[in-house]
Amino acid sequence: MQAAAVAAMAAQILSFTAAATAQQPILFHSSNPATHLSLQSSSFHGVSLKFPRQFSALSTSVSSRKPLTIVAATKKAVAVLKGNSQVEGVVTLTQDDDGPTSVNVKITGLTPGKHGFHLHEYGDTTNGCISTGAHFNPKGLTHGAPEDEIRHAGDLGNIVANAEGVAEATIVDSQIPLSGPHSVVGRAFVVHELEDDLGKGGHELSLTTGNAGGRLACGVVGLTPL
Ligand SMILES: [Cu+2]
Ligand SMILES: [Zn+2]
Repeated sequence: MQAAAVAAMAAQILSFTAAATAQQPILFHSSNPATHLSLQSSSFHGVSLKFPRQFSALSTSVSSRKPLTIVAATKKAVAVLKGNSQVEGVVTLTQDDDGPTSVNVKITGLTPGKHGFHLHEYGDTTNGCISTGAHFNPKGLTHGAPEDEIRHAGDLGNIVANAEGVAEATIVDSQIPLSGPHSVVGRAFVVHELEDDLGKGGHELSLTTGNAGGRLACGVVGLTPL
């Protein structure tokens, strides 16, 4: 066989192996691990290397131990905010490995002062920003400030617009990862009309929305090249 053909075959085998090992975690149904192997793929994991192990070792409880996996990945995502008003902006998110997510915000067309800024549950803008749903809240907690223990994951507090109506900020937060079960990819940022009272305003909406008023602009988070 030609050397080139052998190399091509080897490359195919390698790419197949990479595709197979990029999926994790590996879950087994308790009834019969040998025949009911189900692979649950996670949303994004960059380069994932798994060392070969005994099948019997794999069939032990996966949840009680971390899979032997090296994940070396920086993920980046972007949201372009638009609405019915003049307000628009770009939000860029970057996350190294499993570290906190850095959120770079630039929004223009705002009234000067504070505006509530959140990640909402859905990346659905079929009915404008309304259809993005409530604040992203995978833990079922009440609304709060970003630094609070009790908060929605999507609670990013306020951004502040200057006299020109421009708000620029860099927010670093650990509850809005770009991969895994609580990934915010496919969800949406919303910037509000009013200040978010961070759950402390005593208004009937304080503990759900921070009483931040209408939704001026929103944008769905999508992955982008590094
Ligand atoms: Cu909001
Ligand atoms: Zn909230």
